[in-house]
Amino acid sequence: MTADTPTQAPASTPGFRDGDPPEVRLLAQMLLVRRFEERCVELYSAGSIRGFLHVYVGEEAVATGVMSALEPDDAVVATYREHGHALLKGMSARAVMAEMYGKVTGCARGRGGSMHLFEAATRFYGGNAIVGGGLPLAIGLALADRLAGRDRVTACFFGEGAMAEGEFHESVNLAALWRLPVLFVCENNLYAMGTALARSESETNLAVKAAAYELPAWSVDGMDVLAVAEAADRAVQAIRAGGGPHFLEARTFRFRAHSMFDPERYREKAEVEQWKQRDPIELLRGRLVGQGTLAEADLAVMEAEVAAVVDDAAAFAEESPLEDLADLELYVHDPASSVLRRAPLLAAAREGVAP
Ligand SMILES: Cc1ncc(C[n+]2csc(CCOP(=O)(O)OP(=O)(O)O)c2C)c(N)n1
Ligand SMILES: [Mg+2]
Repeated sequence: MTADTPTQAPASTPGFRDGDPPEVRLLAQMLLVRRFEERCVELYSAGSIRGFLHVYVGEEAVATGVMSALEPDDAVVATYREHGHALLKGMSARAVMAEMYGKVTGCARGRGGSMHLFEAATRFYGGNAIVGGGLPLAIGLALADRLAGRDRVTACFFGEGAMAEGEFHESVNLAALWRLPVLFVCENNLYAMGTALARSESETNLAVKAAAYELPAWSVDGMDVLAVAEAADRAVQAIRAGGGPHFLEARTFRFRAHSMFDPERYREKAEVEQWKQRDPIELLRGRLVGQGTLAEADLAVMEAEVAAVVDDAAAFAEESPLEDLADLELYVHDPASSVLRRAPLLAAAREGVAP
C-alpha cells in the first residue's frame, strides 16, 4: 500500500442506507467521527496510541457539513485535529487507526501518526502539525488544478488561531488575487490552545477580517450541520461557477481539552457545559426523531453499525505489525544523510574521536 492507493472505496457510511434522507447520512457521519475519536482517547489512555492527540469532539458538524458539499475529486487540507476530516473524505477507519498506532498498515506506514494523516488517492492532503501550515498547500493544489484545467475545488480547514499567522494573509491574498477555487473554512472554536480569541485578535469578527481581501466571507452556526452544509453548498457552487475563493467561519466549540496534555485552566466548566447543550449530534438527532424521519430503533442500529466499524479498526490496528527496521530508510530523500548513516558519525563526534 502506498499513499496513492486508496485504502477502501469511500462509499459506505455505517448506519446509512441508499434511499435514506441525506440528513441521516450527516448524522451517521458525525456519529462515526465522535465514536472513533472517543475510542482513540481510550486507546491513548491505555498506551496503545502515543504521541500527540487532538480530538474534534463537539466540532463534527463543521467538517461533516462542508464535506457534504464536495465531490470526490475535490481536495481537502486540514489541521492536526483531522481524524474526522480523513474519515469523511473517504479514508478507511482501519488505515486511520493503524496510523494512530504507528503501524505499517497505517496510511503513512505509521510514520506520521495522528497529526499527519494523508492519502493522495482520496485527495486528502493532511494533517499538518504547523498552525496555518495547510493554507499555502491549499493554494498550491488549487493553482495546480487551475493550470491543468481541472474543475475541482480545494477545501482548506484551519483554526481561528491560524488567522493570526502570516500564512493566512499570504494565502488568502494570493487566492483572491488569482481567483483560485478554494473554500477557506475557519473552525472557530474560540480558543487557540489556552488563548481566547479576544486575547489575540484585534478584529474578532473573522468574516470581516477575511473580507478585507476582497472575497465573499460570512459566518455560520458551526453546531448546526444543516446550516453548515447549506452555506458550504452555496460557496462551492459559486466557486465552481468561477466566483473565486470564498471564506466561511463556522462558530463552534471543542468539548474536550486542546490535546491529551491540557489541564484546561483557561476556561470555566460552565462555558463548556453551556456549549454542550448545543451538541451538534444531539441537535440533529432531536430534529430527525422529532419530525419522524428516524425512530429510536434506527438510531440503535446506527450506533451498532458505527461501533462495529470502530471495533474492526481498533482490532486491525492492534494486530498489525510495526514497520520492519530494515525498511527504515525507505522514502528517505537522501539516504547518505539518513539517521542510520549519521549515527556512527554523531557518536564519534560526541566522543571527540575520529570516525
Ligand atoms: C506555527 C505554529 N505555532 C505554534 C504552534 C503551537 N500550537 C499548536 S496548536 C496551537 C493552537 C492553534 O489554535 P487554532 O488554530 O485555533 O486551532 P484549534 O487547536 O483550536 O483547533 C498552537 C499555538 C504550532 N503547532 N505551530
Ligand atoms: Mg481554535
